[in-house]
Amino acid sequence: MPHSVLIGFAVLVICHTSQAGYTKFPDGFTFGVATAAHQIEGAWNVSGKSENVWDRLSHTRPEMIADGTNGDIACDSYNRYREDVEELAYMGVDFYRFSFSWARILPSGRVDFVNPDGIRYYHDLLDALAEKNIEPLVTLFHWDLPQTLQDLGGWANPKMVDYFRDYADLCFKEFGRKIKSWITFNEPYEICEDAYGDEKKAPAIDSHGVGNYLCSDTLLKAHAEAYHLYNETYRPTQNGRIMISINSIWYEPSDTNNAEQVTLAEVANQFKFGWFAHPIFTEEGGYPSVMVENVAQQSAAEGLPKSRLEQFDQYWIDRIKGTSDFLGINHYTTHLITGAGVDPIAKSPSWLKDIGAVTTMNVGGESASEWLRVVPTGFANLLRWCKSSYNDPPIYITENGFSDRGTLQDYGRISYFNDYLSEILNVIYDDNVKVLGYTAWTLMDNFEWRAGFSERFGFYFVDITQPDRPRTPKLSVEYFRQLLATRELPQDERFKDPSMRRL
Ligand code: GBH
Repeated sequence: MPHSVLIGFAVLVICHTSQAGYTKFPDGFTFGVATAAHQIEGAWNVSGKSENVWDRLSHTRPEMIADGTNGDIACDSYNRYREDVEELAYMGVDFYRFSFSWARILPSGRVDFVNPDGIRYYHDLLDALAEKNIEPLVTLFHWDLPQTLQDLGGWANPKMVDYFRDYADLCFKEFGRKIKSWITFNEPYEICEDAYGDEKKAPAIDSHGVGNYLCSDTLLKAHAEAYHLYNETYRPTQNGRIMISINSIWYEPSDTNNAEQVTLAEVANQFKFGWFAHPIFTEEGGYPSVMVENVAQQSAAEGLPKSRLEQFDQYWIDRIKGTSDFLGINHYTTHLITGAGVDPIAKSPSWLKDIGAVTTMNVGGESASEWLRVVPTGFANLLRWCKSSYNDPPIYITENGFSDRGTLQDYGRISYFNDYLSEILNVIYDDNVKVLGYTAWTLMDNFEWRAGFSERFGFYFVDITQPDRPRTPKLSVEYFRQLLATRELPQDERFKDPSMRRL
C-alpha cells in the first residue's frame, strides 16, 4: 500500500474519533428530562399540602434567596401538569424524571393521614404521561422535607429511617403499578453537607463537621431500608428498578504533573462522591477509608474523645452494600485542587477542612452559576473513574445542565449539552463505560433554590412577571427534539452560535 494512502487512512481515523467525534448513540440508549416538585409545582398551601423546609426558609428568611422569590407558585405545575406533558411529548423524550412532594402526600410527614388530593394529583400526572408513552422516573426525596419532620430533627434524627421507609412503602403500594423506575434520594451530598453542614440549602442548619455526618448515617440507612423493602415486597410483582442519584463536583489536580495534587484530588473525590457511593457500590462497603482516617485525625487534633464521623457497624455495612440497581449520577461541573492545607473558605470543623485540600472554581467557561464551569473532559474522567472505582456499574446520568439568565437563543446551553453528550459517547465507545441513559436538567426555568429565578436551567423560558407565568421554548428545545428524533448529535448550522459560525 502506498505511503500516502496509509497516512490518509490514519488521518481519517484520527478525525473520526477525536476531531469530528462520535455522533450516534447506541441502540437502547434512553433520554429524558428532569424536574423536582418544589421547583415547579407551586400550590404550596392548597389541597392539603403542608409546609416543607423550603417554604419555611423562603418565607421566614427571604433574604437568603438571591432574588427574594419562593416556590409558592413556581411554574404552577400543580395546575398545569398537562402543559408539562405536552412539552415533554413535543421534545420526544423517552422518560420524565420528576419528584413527589412528601408534604403533599403525607401532610404530617407520617402515614397517619394520606392526603387524597396529593394522591390524585400524581395519578393524574402519571396517566397523562402514559397517554403520551412517556415513562416516569420518580424521585422520592428531592430536598423538600415536611417541616413537621424537620421540627423533630430532620435527617439528623435516626427515627427518620422509619419515616422514610413508611413514606416509600405508601408510594410503592399506591403508584408501583404505574412506576417502574424509582430514585430514593436526589444528591445526598447536597442534603447532608449543604443543608446540615452548611446553610447553602434549607433547613440551613449549619452544624458544620457534625450535622453533616449525622445526616449521612441516617440517610444511607433510610435508602437501604427503602431498597430492601422494594426488593423483597414489591419487585416480585411490580418488576421495577430502584437506585440513588449521587452528585459530583468532580475534582482534578490543577497541575496534572503535581503528584501531591493528584493524590489530593482522589481524596476530595472520595469525600465528595465516595461518601455516598463507597458504602453502596463497593465490595468492601462503609465510608471510604481515607475519609474515616482524615475525620478521625482531625477530630483528635480538635481534642475530641471520638471521631465526628461514626462508622457503620458490620450489620449496617452489609445492609447498605449493593442497594442500588444502577449508579445514578448528577453531574454539572469540575473544580480544581491547588494544594494541601485548609481551604480558605472552610469553616472549622467542617467537611471541607476534613479533606485537607485547597480548591478553586477557576476553570473552564462560565455559566450564570458561579459554581458551574464548563469542563466536558472532567465528565469523561468522572465516568471512567466510576467504572474503575465501582466495578463497572450500569450508569444513568440523572441530571446534567447549564444555567444562563434566560435568553431564548441559548447557544451556551446547546453547546454545553453537545460537548457533555459527546464525552458520554467517547467513554461508551472508547472505554466501554456502561452509560445507559441521559437526563437533561431541566424542562423549564424553575425555582433554583437559593438562587431563586436568577439562574435559569430550562429548555422553556418561564416569565414569572406575568400572573399566568407563560412558557416560551428556547432554541435548545429544537436541539433536544432533533437529538431525540435521530439519536444523533445534531450538526445543524442553526444550533451554532452565529458569532462562532463566522470563524
Ligand atoms: C442539582 O444540584 C439539583 O438536583 C437541582 O435541583 C438543581 O436545580 C440543579 O442541580 C441546578 O443547580 O457552593 O454555594 O456555590 C446541583 C448541585 C448545587 C452543586 C449548588 C453545587 C454549589 C453551591 N449543585 N452547589 S455553592
